[in-house]
Amino acid sequence: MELIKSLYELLNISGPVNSGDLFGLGSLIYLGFASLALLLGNSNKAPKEIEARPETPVKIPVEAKKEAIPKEEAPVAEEVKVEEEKPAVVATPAKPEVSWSERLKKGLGRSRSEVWGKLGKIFNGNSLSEDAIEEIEELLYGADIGPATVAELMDELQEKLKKEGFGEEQFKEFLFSFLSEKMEGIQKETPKALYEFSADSKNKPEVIMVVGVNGAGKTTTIGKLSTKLTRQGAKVVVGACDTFRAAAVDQLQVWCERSGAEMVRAKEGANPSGVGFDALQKAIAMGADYCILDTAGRLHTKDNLMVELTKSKNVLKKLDDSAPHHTLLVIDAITGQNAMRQAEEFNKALDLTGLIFTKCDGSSKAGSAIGIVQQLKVPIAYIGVGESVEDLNAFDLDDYLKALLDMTH
Ligand SMILES: Nc1nc2c(ncn2[C@@H]2O[C@H](COP(=O)(O)OP(=O)(O)OP(=O)(O)O)[C@@H](O)[C@H]2O)c(=O)[nH]1
Ligand SMILES: [Mg+2]
Repeated sequence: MELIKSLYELLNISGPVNSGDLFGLGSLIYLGFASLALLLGNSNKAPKEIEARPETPVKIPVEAKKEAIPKEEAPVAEEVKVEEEKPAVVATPAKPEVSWSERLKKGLGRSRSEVWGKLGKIFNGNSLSEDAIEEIEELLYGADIGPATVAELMDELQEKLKKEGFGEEQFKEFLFSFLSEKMEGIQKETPKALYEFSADSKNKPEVIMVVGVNGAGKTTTIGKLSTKLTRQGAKVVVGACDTFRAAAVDQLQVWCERSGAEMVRAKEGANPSGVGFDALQKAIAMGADYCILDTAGRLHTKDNLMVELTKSKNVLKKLDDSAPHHTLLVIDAITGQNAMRQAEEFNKALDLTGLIFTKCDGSSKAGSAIGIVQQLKVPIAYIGVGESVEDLNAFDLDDYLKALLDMTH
């Protein structure tokens, strides 16, 4: 308003109008409007500048944004939660209609078709050509039996062939007796307590420590084993010494809940030796018949982890100097020749008392089992041919070899 007033006064004073006045007046009017526009915040130049500037989004801090959302629209906790590791699926117990011998035969089907079944077919008539002998040798090597056993077997076979010619059936008989001779002495040593619960067992509780490389089937086997034992009426305590993964403990818990076994667990990252100790202490206090310890999978080549396992084993002796009564190595049968190295290293660290071959239903050649038993002088206690409780059974040498060689008698 002040500006308009002074403009008005200026016009009144200026007298007769000339071109200079007109120019001055024009300039004044222009200036006046420009100032007015400036005062009102509406400069003529401004729109051009605004149009040229790219629009930058307004940043709202996350926290402020959250506060701005009405309570009822706020995101639910699940949306922001980090996804937890899910426990491995625990197989639902299969219907037990299928007998063990059928399961075993079916499970070993691939080993039979890929190796053992082919051996008998090489025979053509009553004699073996040089080529056929070479073929047999190759198949046996491929079956992961180990070079020493293959050499021995071939020598015996050649000797036998010199004395008597024989066909497919006799060859199977020969293989059967050769392999069972190699293993039966050692297999006889499997302790009954691993399979049959006896209320007046001398070890109360019977302590079983289960070890092996990652993913061999330890936890699943413990689940099956504790189910088998509780079904017989045994009181079982399971120690979840695999404290590396919460999911591993959850997986074991599902099995224990199903079988009615008592479980001792600790927080993730807890000292595994301590969990084993606590589990045995609880088993003793409860008067349990079995205490089974699940351990974390580890590579047999990792010295520090093997030492940790030895410590876990030794700490149990503070509670019972004869514990553990059984130290079982779980071996994935598909492993092949590397299984021998695993077995040697675990045996060195722990003095194994038994082996469990799992996944014999896979594409295993089954030969490593024979080689390991022979070399380590440690028997196979159990064999697994699938994921259900009924797919785990005591290892019976005769049944095993007959199923492998497809013998009917
Ligand atoms: N087909 C088949 N699968 C099996 C057998 N035994 C175990 N498995 C499967 O093998 C996988 C690994 O088994 P786990 O029991 O978790 O192995 P683990 O040794 O405890 O593994 P880590 O604790 O990770 O070292 C699971 O999917 C099991 O269901 C078997 O006999 N046959
Ligand atoms: Mg496990």
